[in-house]
Amino acid sequence: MAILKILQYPDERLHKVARKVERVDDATRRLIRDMAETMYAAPGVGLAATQVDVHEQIIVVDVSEEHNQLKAFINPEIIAIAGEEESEEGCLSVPGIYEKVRRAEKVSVRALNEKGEPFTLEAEGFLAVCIQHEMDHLRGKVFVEYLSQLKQIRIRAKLKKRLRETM
Ligand code: GNR
Ligand code: NI
Repeated sequence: MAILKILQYPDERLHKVARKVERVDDATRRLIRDMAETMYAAPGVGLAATQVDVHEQIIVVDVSEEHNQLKAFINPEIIAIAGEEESEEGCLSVPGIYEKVRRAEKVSVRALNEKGEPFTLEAEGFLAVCIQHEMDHLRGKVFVEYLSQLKQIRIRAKLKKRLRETM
């Protein structure tokens, strides 16, 4: 197991588009375990492979308090959505920034599990928010891109300043 380095916004690698996983194998399962360990250590409730500079369609999510509800999605696709809801989001790649984002309230997601078997999951509430947030990462989209240009400029300036100060 290993804790991986999480890319920090603004880093252009966060905008790469992830490719489909062709074969679910031991390397895929090892990456999922390392992503889960990295997510729990952060701590966070989700992580996309993009954030650890692996540009493959893999996400992990665990919104449970006990950290015992790990869900891994390989090649996830949203096949249905319902409703709309606005909630405050944060991101391990954008530390210390919390802003409201509107998303679908419910989503049906189709993906492969760690064995390469297809499954469908219906999610709502915070789990649905997290799945949508992680799937955005796979398309190269960071949640701050939903905010106004002015807010994005301020966030970039703040994070660049913080990066300079910690180097
Ligand atoms: O840890 C995280 N918390 C969170 C809170 C509200 C909405 C989305 C998230 S996901 C985030 C972890 C992360 O950056 N995943 O990409
Ligand atoms: Ni994120």
